[in-house]
Amino acid sequence: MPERSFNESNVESMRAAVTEIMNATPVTDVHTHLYTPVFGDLLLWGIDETITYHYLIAEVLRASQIPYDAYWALSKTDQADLIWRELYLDRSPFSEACRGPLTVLNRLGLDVASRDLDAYRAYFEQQDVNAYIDIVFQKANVSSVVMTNDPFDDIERPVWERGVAIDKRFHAALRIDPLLTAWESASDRLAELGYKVTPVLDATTLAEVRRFLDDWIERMDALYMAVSLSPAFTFPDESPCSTLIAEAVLPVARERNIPFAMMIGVKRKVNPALRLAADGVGASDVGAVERMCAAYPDNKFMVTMLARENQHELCIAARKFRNLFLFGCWWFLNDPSLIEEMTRMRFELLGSSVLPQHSDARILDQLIYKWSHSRAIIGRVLADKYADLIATGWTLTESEIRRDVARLLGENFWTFIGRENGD
Ligand code: FIX
Ligand code: ZN
Repeated sequence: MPERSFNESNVESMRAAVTEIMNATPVTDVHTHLYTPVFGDLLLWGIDETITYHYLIAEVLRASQIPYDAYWALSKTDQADLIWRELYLDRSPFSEACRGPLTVLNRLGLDVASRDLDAYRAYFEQQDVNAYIDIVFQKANVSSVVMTNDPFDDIERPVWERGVAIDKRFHAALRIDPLLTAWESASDRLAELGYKVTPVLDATTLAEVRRFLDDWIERMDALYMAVSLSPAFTFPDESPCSTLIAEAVLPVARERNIPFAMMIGVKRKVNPALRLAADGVGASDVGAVERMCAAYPDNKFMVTMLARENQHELCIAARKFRNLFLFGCWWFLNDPSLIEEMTRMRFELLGSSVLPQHSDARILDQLIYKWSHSRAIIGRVLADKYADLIATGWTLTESEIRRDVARLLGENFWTFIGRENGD
Protein backbone atom coordinates (compact mmCIF):
# COMPACT_ATOMS: atom_id res chain seq x y z
CA MET A 1 0.00 0.00 0.00
CA PRO A 2 1.68 3.26 -1.07
CA GLU A 3 2.29 5.71 1.76
CA ARG A 4 -0.28 8.52 2.14
CA SER A 5 0.80 11.88 0.73
CA PHE A 6 -0.89 15.23 1.27
CA ASN A 7 -1.34 18.24 -1.02
CA GLU A 8 -3.93 20.93 -1.68
CA SER A 9 -6.47 18.34 -2.75
CA ASN A 10 -6.67 16.53 0.61
CA VAL A 11 -5.92 19.04 3.40
CA GLU A 12 -8.74 17.70 5.56
CA SER A 13 -7.25 14.18 5.29
CA MET A 14 -3.94 15.68 6.39
CA ARG A 15 -5.59 17.24 9.44
CA ALA A 16 -7.14 13.87 10.34
CA ALA A 17 -3.77 12.15 9.89
CA VAL A 18 -2.07 14.69 12.19
CA THR A 19 -4.66 14.08 14.91
CA GLU A 20 -4.30 10.29 14.55
CA ILE A 21 -0.48 10.42 14.62
CA MET A 22 -0.40 12.96 17.49
CA ASN A 23 -2.56 10.63 19.61
CA ALA A 24 -0.62 7.50 18.59
CA THR A 25 2.88 8.89 19.28
CA PRO A 26 4.19 8.26 22.81
CA VAL A 27 5.39 11.24 24.85
CA THR A 28 8.54 11.77 26.87
CA ASP A 29 7.39 14.12 29.63
CA VAL A 30 10.56 16.04 30.48
CA HIS A 31 9.37 17.86 33.62
CA THR A 32 7.08 16.38 36.29
CA HIS A 33 6.87 16.11 40.07
CA LEU A 34 5.90 12.45 39.91
CA TYR A 35 7.57 9.62 41.79
CA THR A 36 7.58 5.84 41.58
CA PRO A 37 6.05 3.87 44.48
CA VAL A 38 9.51 3.26 46.01
CA PHE A 39 9.36 6.90 47.12
CA GLY A 40 6.31 6.11 49.25
CA ASP A 41 3.94 8.97 50.00
CA LEU A 42 5.79 11.26 47.61
CA LEU A 43 3.81 9.55 44.83
CA LEU A 44 0.38 11.22 44.74
CA TRP A 45 -2.57 9.68 42.86
CA GLY A 46 -6.39 9.32 42.95
CA ILE A 47 -9.34 11.70 42.77
CA ASP A 48 -8.91 13.40 46.17
CA GLU A 49 -5.29 14.28 45.34
CA THR A 50 -6.28 15.38 41.84
CA ILE A 51 -8.96 17.82 42.97
CA THR A 52 -6.87 19.18 45.85
CA TYR A 53 -3.98 20.01 43.43
CA HIS A 54 -2.64 23.37 44.47
CA TYR A 55 -4.07 25.04 41.35
CA LEU A 56 -7.59 24.19 42.64
CA ILE A 57 -6.71 25.23 46.17
CA ALA A 58 -5.94 28.74 44.87
CA GLU A 59 -9.28 28.75 43.06
CA VAL A 60 -11.37 27.47 45.98
CA LEU A 61 -9.80 29.99 48.36
CA ARG A 62 -10.97 32.70 45.96
CA ALA A 63 -14.43 31.24 45.51
CA SER A 64 -15.23 30.48 49.13
CA GLN A 65 -14.77 32.69 52.17
CA ILE A 66 -13.30 29.91 54.29
CA PRO A 67 -10.41 31.25 56.41
CA TYR A 68 -7.11 29.89 55.17
CA ASP A 69 -6.32 28.17 58.49
CA ALA A 70 -9.75 26.57 58.55
CA TYR A 71 -9.11 25.12 55.07
CA TRP A 72 -5.73 23.71 56.07
CA ALA A 73 -7.28 22.18 59.21
CA LEU A 74 -9.64 20.10 57.06
CA SER A 75 -8.81 16.47 56.21
CA LYS A 76 -7.82 15.73 52.59
CA THR A 77 -11.29 14.25 52.04
CA ASP A 78 -13.01 17.30 53.50
CA GLN A 79 -10.79 19.61 51.41
CA ALA A 80 -11.83 17.66 48.31
CA ASP A 81 -15.50 17.80 49.35
CA LEU A 82 -15.26 21.59 49.74
CA ILE A 83 -13.56 21.99 46.35
CA TRP A 84 -16.08 19.71 44.69
CA ARG A 85 -19.00 21.70 46.17
CA GLU A 86 -17.59 25.18 45.61
CA LEU A 87 -15.91 24.76 42.22
CA TYR A 88 -17.90 21.96 40.57
CA LEU A 89 -21.43 21.95 41.97
CA ASP A 90 -21.95 25.63 42.85
CA ARG A 91 -20.02 26.93 39.80
CA SER A 92 -19.36 25.58 36.29
CA PRO A 93 -15.86 24.05 36.32
CA PHE A 94 -14.53 25.51 33.10
CA SER A 95 -11.18 26.76 34.41
CA GLU A 96 -8.33 24.58 33.07
CA ALA A 97 -7.44 23.31 36.53
CA CYS A 98 -11.09 22.31 37.12
CA ARG A 99 -11.64 20.80 33.67
CA GLY A 100 -8.56 18.59 33.99
CA PRO A 101 -9.86 16.15 36.62
CA LEU A 102 -13.07 15.72 34.61
CA THR A 103 -11.04 14.70 31.54
CA VAL A 104 -9.25 12.15 33.74
CA LEU A 105 -12.55 10.69 34.98
CA ASN A 106 -13.94 10.64 31.43
CA ARG A 107 -10.87 8.89 29.98
CA LEU A 108 -11.05 6.31 32.78
CA GLY A 109 -14.61 5.55 31.66
CA LEU A 110 -16.34 6.99 34.73
CA ASP A 111 -19.71 8.79 34.53
CA VAL A 112 -18.76 12.47 34.71
CA ALA A 113 -22.41 13.55 34.29
CA SER A 114 -23.27 11.84 37.59
CA ARG A 115 -21.13 14.38 39.50
CA ASP A 116 -20.95 11.62 42.14
CA LEU A 117 -17.61 12.15 43.90
CA ASP A 118 -18.11 9.17 46.20
CA ALA A 119 -18.67 6.91 43.18
CA TYR A 120 -15.38 8.15 41.72
CA ARG A 121 -13.67 7.50 45.07
CA ALA A 122 -14.97 3.92 45.01
CA TYR A 123 -13.21 3.37 41.64
CA PHE A 124 -9.88 4.60 42.98
CA GLU A 125 -10.21 2.59 46.19
CA GLN A 126 -10.25 -0.55 44.01
CA GLN A 127 -7.00 0.36 42.22
CA ASP A 128 -3.57 -1.12 42.97
CA VAL A 129 -1.01 1.67 42.54
CA ASN A 130 1.38 -0.32 40.31
CA ALA A 131 -1.43 -1.45 38.01
CA TYR A 132 -2.83 2.09 38.04
CA ILE A 133 0.52 3.52 36.89
CA ASP A 134 0.26 1.23 33.85
CA ILE A 135 -3.31 2.40 33.22
CA VAL A 136 -2.34 6.08 33.42
CA PHE A 137 0.75 5.72 31.20
CA GLN A 138 -1.33 3.80 28.66
CA LYS A 139 -4.28 6.24 28.68
CA ALA A 140 -1.95 9.23 28.47
CA ASN A 141 0.31 7.46 25.93
CA VAL A 142 3.38 8.54 27.88
CA SER A 143 6.46 6.35 27.47
CA SER A 144 8.50 7.95 30.26
CA VAL A 145 8.57 10.91 32.61
CA VAL A 146 11.38 12.90 34.17
CA MET A 147 10.95 13.45 37.89
CA THR A 148 12.11 16.42 39.97
CA ASN A 149 14.61 14.98 42.43
CA ASP A 150 15.91 16.96 45.37
CA PRO A 151 18.85 15.57 47.39
CA PHE A 152 18.07 18.20 50.04
CA ASP A 153 14.66 16.58 50.64
CA ASP A 154 14.89 14.51 53.82
CA ILE A 155 12.17 12.09 52.64
CA GLU A 156 13.57 11.55 49.15
CA ARG A 157 17.32 11.47 49.85
CA PRO A 158 17.35 8.24 51.92
CA VAL A 159 15.53 6.39 49.14
CA TRP A 160 18.38 7.19 46.73
CA GLU A 161 20.99 6.40 49.38
CA ARG A 162 19.46 2.93 49.80
CA GLY A 163 20.14 2.36 46.09
CA VAL A 164 16.69 0.96 45.27
CA ALA A 165 15.75 -0.05 41.71
CA ILE A 166 13.70 2.63 39.96
CA ASP A 167 10.96 1.89 37.42
CA LYS A 168 12.64 2.57 34.06
CA ARG A 169 9.74 4.78 32.98
CA PHE A 170 10.78 7.30 35.65
CA HIS A 171 13.97 9.20 34.88
CA ALA A 172 15.66 11.60 37.29
CA ALA A 173 16.52 15.28 37.10
CA LEU A 174 18.80 16.73 39.78
CA ARG A 175 16.98 19.75 41.23
CA ILE A 176 19.33 22.23 42.94
CA ASP A 177 17.20 25.21 43.99
CA PRO A 178 18.46 25.32 47.62
CA LEU A 179 22.09 25.32 46.40
CA LEU A 180 21.63 28.24 44.02
CA THR A 181 18.94 30.29 45.74
CA ALA A 182 19.76 29.76 49.44
CA TRP A 183 23.53 29.12 49.53
CA GLU A 184 24.04 30.07 53.20
CA SER A 185 21.68 27.37 54.49
CA ALA A 186 22.59 24.94 51.70
CA SER A 187 26.28 25.13 52.68
CA ASP A 188 25.33 24.02 56.20
CA ARG A 189 23.35 21.08 54.74
CA LEU A 190 26.25 20.08 52.48
CA ALA A 191 28.62 20.10 55.46
CA GLU A 192 26.18 17.87 57.37
CA LEU A 193 26.23 15.52 54.34
CA GLY A 194 30.02 15.25 54.55
CA TYR A 195 31.16 17.80 51.97
CA LYS A 196 34.00 20.06 53.13
CA VAL A 197 32.29 23.35 52.37
CA THR A 198 32.04 26.67 54.17
CA PRO A 199 29.76 29.60 53.26
CA VAL A 200 32.81 31.22 51.62
CA LEU A 201 32.90 30.21 47.96
CA ASP A 202 36.64 29.57 47.81
CA ALA A 203 38.38 26.95 45.64
CA THR A 204 37.97 24.16 48.21
CA THR A 205 34.27 24.80 48.69
CA LEU A 206 33.62 25.05 44.95
CA ALA A 207 35.46 21.78 44.36
CA GLU A 208 33.31 20.13 47.04
CA VAL A 209 30.13 21.51 45.46
CA ARG A 210 31.25 19.99 42.15
CA ARG A 211 31.81 16.68 43.96
CA PHE A 212 28.30 16.89 45.47
CA LEU A 213 26.73 17.51 42.06
CA ASP A 214 28.74 14.74 40.42
CA ASP A 215 27.89 12.27 43.21
CA TRP A 216 24.15 12.91 42.78
CA ILE A 217 24.17 12.91 38.99
CA GLU A 218 25.85 9.51 39.22
CA ARG A 219 23.53 8.19 41.94
CA MET A 220 20.36 9.30 40.12
CA ASP A 221 21.61 8.90 36.54
CA ALA A 222 20.18 12.41 36.24
CA LEU A 223 19.31 13.44 32.69
CA TYR A 224 19.80 17.11 33.53
CA MET A 225 20.31 19.53 36.42
CA ALA A 226 17.48 22.01 37.04
CA VAL A 227 16.66 25.11 39.03
CA SER A 228 13.70 27.47 39.26
CA LEU A 229 14.68 31.13 39.45
CA SER A 230 12.95 34.37 40.33
CA PRO A 231 12.15 37.17 37.85
CA ALA A 232 15.11 39.06 39.35
CA PHE A 233 17.59 36.42 38.19
CA THR A 234 20.46 37.86 36.22
CA PHE A 235 23.82 36.58 35.05
CA PRO A 236 26.64 37.18 35.52
CA ASP A 237 26.72 39.13 38.74
CA GLU A 238 28.48 38.99 42.11
CA SER A 239 25.86 36.74 43.73
CA PRO A 240 26.62 33.25 45.12
CA CYS A 241 24.11 32.00 42.53
CA SER A 242 26.19 33.27 39.61
CA THR A 243 29.44 32.01 41.13
CA LEU A 244 27.99 28.56 41.79
CA ILE A 245 26.57 28.36 38.26
CA ALA A 246 29.83 29.43 36.64
CA GLU A 247 32.28 27.55 38.89
CA ALA A 248 30.33 24.42 39.84
CA VAL A 249 27.14 23.70 37.89
CA LEU A 250 28.36 24.42 34.35
CA PRO A 251 31.76 22.66 34.65
CA VAL A 252 30.07 19.51 35.98
CA ALA A 253 27.33 19.74 33.33
CA ARG A 254 30.00 19.94 30.62
CA GLU A 255 31.98 17.01 32.03
CA ARG A 256 28.79 14.94 32.30
CA ASN A 257 27.46 16.26 28.96
CA ILE A 258 24.06 17.00 30.49
CA PRO A 259 21.97 20.16 30.18
CA PHE A 260 21.43 22.81 32.83
CA ALA A 261 17.71 23.57 32.91
CA MET A 262 16.56 26.99 34.09
CA MET A 263 12.91 27.64 34.86
CA ILE A 264 12.76 31.41 35.23
CA GLY A 265 10.08 33.80 36.45
CA VAL A 266 8.55 32.34 39.61
CA LYS A 267 7.86 34.69 42.50
CA ARG A 268 7.89 32.32 45.45
CA LYS A 269 5.37 32.80 48.31
CA VAL A 270 3.49 35.84 47.01
CA ASN A 271 0.75 34.83 49.43
CA PRO A 272 2.38 32.41 51.91
CA ALA A 273 -0.96 31.39 53.45
CA LEU A 274 -1.69 29.46 50.24
CA ARG A 275 1.36 27.21 50.87
CA LEU A 276 2.17 25.27 47.63
CA ALA A 277 -0.34 27.51 45.83
CA ALA A 278 1.42 30.65 47.13
CA ASP A 279 3.67 31.37 44.13
CA GLY A 280 3.24 34.05 41.48
CA VAL A 281 4.86 35.11 38.21
CA GLY A 282 6.97 38.01 37.00
CA ALA A 283 8.65 39.08 33.75
CA SER A 284 12.31 38.08 33.68
CA ASP A 285 15.59 38.98 31.98
CA VAL A 286 16.10 36.96 28.79
CA GLY A 287 19.47 38.72 28.52
CA ALA A 288 20.74 36.55 31.38
CA VAL A 289 20.02 33.47 29.26
CA GLU A 290 21.65 35.00 26.18
CA ARG A 291 24.79 35.94 28.12
CA MET A 292 25.06 32.44 29.62
CA CYS A 293 24.56 30.70 26.25
CA ALA A 294 27.15 32.98 24.62
CA ALA A 295 29.72 32.60 27.40
CA TYR A 296 29.38 28.81 27.62
CA PRO A 297 28.96 27.50 24.03
CA ASP A 298 30.00 23.99 25.15
CA ASN A 299 27.18 23.81 27.69
CA LYS A 300 23.61 22.81 26.87
CA PHE A 301 20.76 24.88 28.29
CA MET A 302 17.11 23.92 28.64
CA VAL A 303 15.00 26.98 29.40
CA THR A 304 11.37 27.66 30.07
CA MET A 305 10.08 31.00 31.31
CA LEU A 306 6.93 31.60 33.30
CA ALA A 307 5.80 35.01 32.03
CA ARG A 308 3.80 35.28 28.81
CA GLU A 309 5.66 38.56 28.19
CA ASN A 310 9.00 36.75 27.88
CA GLN A 311 8.02 34.19 25.27
CA HIS A 312 8.73 36.10 22.04
CA GLU A 313 12.12 37.39 23.21
CA LEU A 314 13.03 33.88 24.39
CA CYS A 315 12.16 32.44 20.97
CA ILE A 316 14.46 34.98 19.33
CA ALA A 317 17.22 34.10 21.79
CA ALA A 318 16.80 30.44 20.83
CA ARG A 319 17.25 31.40 17.17
CA LYS A 320 20.67 32.80 18.11
CA PHE A 321 21.95 29.90 20.23
CA ARG A 322 21.79 26.25 19.20
CA ASN A 323 22.78 25.27 22.74
CA LEU A 324 19.47 26.76 23.95
CA PHE A 325 16.51 24.33 23.98
CA LEU A 326 13.04 25.61 24.86
CA PHE A 327 10.65 23.26 26.62
CA GLY A 328 7.01 23.41 27.64
CA CYS A 329 4.33 25.90 28.52
CA TRP A 330 5.15 26.10 32.18
CA TRP A 331 2.56 26.30 35.03
CA PHE A 332 0.46 29.47 34.52
CA LEU A 333 1.10 29.12 30.76
CA ASN A 334 -0.30 25.59 30.63
CA ASP A 335 -3.73 26.79 29.52
CA PRO A 336 -5.31 26.28 26.07
CA SER A 337 -5.17 29.91 24.90
CA LEU A 338 -1.51 30.34 25.94
CA ILE A 339 -0.35 26.90 24.75
CA GLU A 340 -1.83 27.77 21.36
CA GLU A 341 -0.23 31.24 21.26
CA MET A 342 3.20 29.97 22.35
CA THR A 343 3.17 26.92 20.08
CA ARG A 344 2.26 29.00 17.02
CA MET A 345 5.03 31.48 17.87
CA ARG A 346 7.58 28.73 18.44
CA PHE A 347 6.69 26.82 15.25
CA GLU A 348 6.84 30.01 13.19
CA LEU A 349 10.19 31.11 14.68
CA LEU A 350 11.90 27.82 15.50
CA GLY A 351 10.22 25.21 13.28
CA SER A 352 10.31 21.75 14.82
CA SER A 353 13.39 22.44 17.00
CA VAL A 354 11.51 22.84 20.27
CA LEU A 355 9.70 20.70 22.83
CA PRO A 356 6.23 22.29 22.88
CA GLN A 357 5.10 20.80 26.17
CA HIS A 358 5.87 19.22 29.52
CA SER A 359 3.11 18.41 31.99
CA ASP A 360 4.57 19.57 35.32
CA ALA A 361 2.26 16.88 36.72
CA ARG A 362 2.31 16.56 40.50
CA ILE A 363 -0.38 13.88 40.70
CA LEU A 364 -0.04 10.75 38.55
CA ASP A 365 -3.59 10.99 37.14
CA GLN A 366 -2.83 14.44 35.68
CA LEU A 367 -0.75 12.86 32.91
CA ILE A 368 -4.06 11.82 31.32
CA TYR A 369 -5.57 15.29 31.10
CA LYS A 370 -2.47 17.39 30.62
CA TRP A 371 -1.42 15.35 27.59
CA SER A 372 -4.94 14.95 26.19
CA HIS A 373 -5.48 18.70 26.29
CA SER A 374 -2.02 19.61 24.96
CA ARG A 375 -1.94 17.02 22.16
CA ALA A 376 -5.19 18.46 20.75
CA ILE A 377 -3.78 22.00 20.69
CA ILE A 378 -0.29 21.14 19.40
CA GLY A 379 -1.87 18.94 16.73
CA ARG A 380 -4.23 21.71 15.61
CA VAL A 381 -1.38 24.22 15.35
CA LEU A 382 0.88 21.76 13.53
CA ALA A 383 -1.89 20.96 11.03
CA ASP A 384 -2.38 24.70 10.41
CA LYS A 385 1.34 25.06 9.72
CA TYR A 386 1.25 22.08 7.37
CA ALA A 387 -1.78 23.61 5.59
CA ASP A 388 0.17 26.84 5.07
CA LEU A 389 3.05 24.76 3.73
CA ILE A 390 0.82 22.79 1.36
CA ALA A 391 -0.67 26.06 0.05
CA THR A 392 2.77 26.83 -1.46
CA GLY A 393 2.53 23.66 -3.55
CA TRP A 394 4.67 21.64 -1.08
CA THR A 395 3.58 18.03 -0.60
CA LEU A 396 3.85 16.14 2.69
CA THR A 397 4.07 12.40 3.38
CA GLU A 398 2.67 10.51 6.34
CA SER A 399 6.15 9.39 7.41
CA GLU A 400 7.27 13.02 7.50
CA ILE A 401 4.36 13.84 9.82
CA ARG A 402 5.31 10.86 12.03
CA ARG A 403 8.94 12.06 12.06
CA ASP A 404 7.97 15.61 13.06
CA VAL A 405 5.49 14.55 15.75
CA ALA A 406 7.95 12.05 17.30
CA ARG A 407 10.49 14.86 17.58
CA LEU A 408 8.01 17.33 19.08
CA LEU A 409 6.70 14.86 21.66
CA GLY A 410 10.10 13.77 22.95
CA GLU A 411 12.79 12.80 20.44
CA ASN A 412 14.09 16.39 20.31
CA PHE A 413 14.85 16.12 24.04
CA TRP A 414 16.72 12.82 23.71
CA THR A 415 18.70 14.19 20.75
CA PHE A 416 19.53 17.38 22.65
CA ILE A 417 20.84 15.46 25.68
CA GLY A 418 22.70 13.00 23.45
CA ARG A 419 20.98 9.83 24.68
CA GLU A 420 18.72 7.29 23.01
CA ASN A 421 15.06 7.50 24.06
CA GLY A 422 14.73 5.76 27.39
CA ASP A 423 18.26 4.37 27.63
O1 FIX B 1 9.41 24.92 40.26
C1 FIX B 1 8.67 24.09 39.70
O2 FIX B 1 9.08 22.99 39.23
C2 FIX B 1 7.19 24.40 39.60
O3 FIX B 1 6.63 23.69 38.52
C3 FIX B 1 6.52 24.02 40.91
O4 FIX B 1 7.16 24.72 41.96
C4 FIX B 1 5.03 24.36 40.94
O5 FIX B 1 4.52 24.16 42.23
C5 FIX B 1 4.23 23.51 40.00
O6 FIX B 1 4.16 22.32 40.18
C6 FIX B 1 3.59 24.16 38.93
O7 FIX B 1 2.89 23.52 38.12
ZN1 ZN C 1 7.55 21.96 38.15
